[in-house]
Amino acid sequence: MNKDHKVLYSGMQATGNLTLGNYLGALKNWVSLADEYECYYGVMDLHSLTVRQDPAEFRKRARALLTLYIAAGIDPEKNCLYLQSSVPAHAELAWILDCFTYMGELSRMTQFKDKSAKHADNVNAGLFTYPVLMAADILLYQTDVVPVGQDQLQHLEITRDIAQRFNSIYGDVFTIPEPYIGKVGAKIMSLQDPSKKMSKSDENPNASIYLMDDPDTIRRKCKRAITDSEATIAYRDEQPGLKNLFDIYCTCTGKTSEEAVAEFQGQGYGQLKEAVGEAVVSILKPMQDRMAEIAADKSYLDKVIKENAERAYYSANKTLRKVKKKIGLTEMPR
Ligand code: ATP
Ligand code: LTN
Repeated sequence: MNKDHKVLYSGMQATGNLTLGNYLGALKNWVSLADEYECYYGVMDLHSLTVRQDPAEFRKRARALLTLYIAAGIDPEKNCLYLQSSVPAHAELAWILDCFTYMGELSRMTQFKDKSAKHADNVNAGLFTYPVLMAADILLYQTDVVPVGQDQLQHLEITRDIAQRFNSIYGDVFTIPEPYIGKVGAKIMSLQDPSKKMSKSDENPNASIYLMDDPDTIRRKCKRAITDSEATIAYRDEQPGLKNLFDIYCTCTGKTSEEAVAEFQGQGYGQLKEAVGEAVVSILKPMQDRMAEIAADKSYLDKVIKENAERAYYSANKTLRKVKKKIGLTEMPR
């Protein structure tokens, strides 16, 4: 990790099965950022607790997500990859920041409104204060930039508000983070309804390609993708299903949409779907194999988890100590 670079922070929740959308839209783009930034990527297991988890399954999932980060090509020597719960400073700072955040602000969060409508039987306080924990994640590392999707921008905005509020009382304690504006990843749409994004919580399993789907399942899902009845090969908004297939194809192969359209001119949708399936398999299969390899080497993974958590712990605690001192909490006598 290059400590002279600006700090970049991001992470994903260890909930649900990650989709091709998560990979092409986020993970894939994280790989090359290490040359330019000091990068921290968390497995946000504390955030996942807002939904009831099966303990054994949850432990496996969190570890698998960290393995996936590595298998996707994010080098744990050059980046800091860690489990959020390994660094207690996240929960500690979240509590402190809770006391600098207003109920009114949190009530305006659209994700809270959406999720509480969806899980009406478990609208817990964690769901309400979720953005404050996210603010703690980001602010602990004196983060300059945060790559997040559109849906998380509101959370980044409240993070900035909380940080500015705190700084205006206590001086410059936190760096004010900005959204990362770089090469944006492709937005991948549902294979069954191209007006919706591909999402891990979609109820229709054919709508999403999961990163752990086997090659035949991937091919089958691509074959069944919804297109249109125009029977014209084109890349345009009027044919959203086809456009999405081209987006997937191009992101997997590195081709431009013009090149791809030219390649399939005169062919049927079936041939395109087949090629998309193969392109996805050629990306996901090696990643799955690599994941299995890493997972089989328990001592390697344990070592990565420990060493990276120690690095995260060190950086996070520098900020936490400063915060505690500023607000007047008593330091532990040495
Ligand atoms: P959920 O269904 O639980 O809302 P999700 O699949 O939408 O989950 P998130 O956990 O919200 O995924 O997002 C993780 C990261 O993946 C974010 O950076 C987000 O922008 C990105 N991402 C998610 N879905 C897509 C998609 N369809 N296309 C591109 N990027 C995506
Ligand atoms: N809320 C985010 C996950 C997340 C995150 C973060 C992203 C938790 N803490 C800090 C960036 C920075 C999500 O659901 N995608």
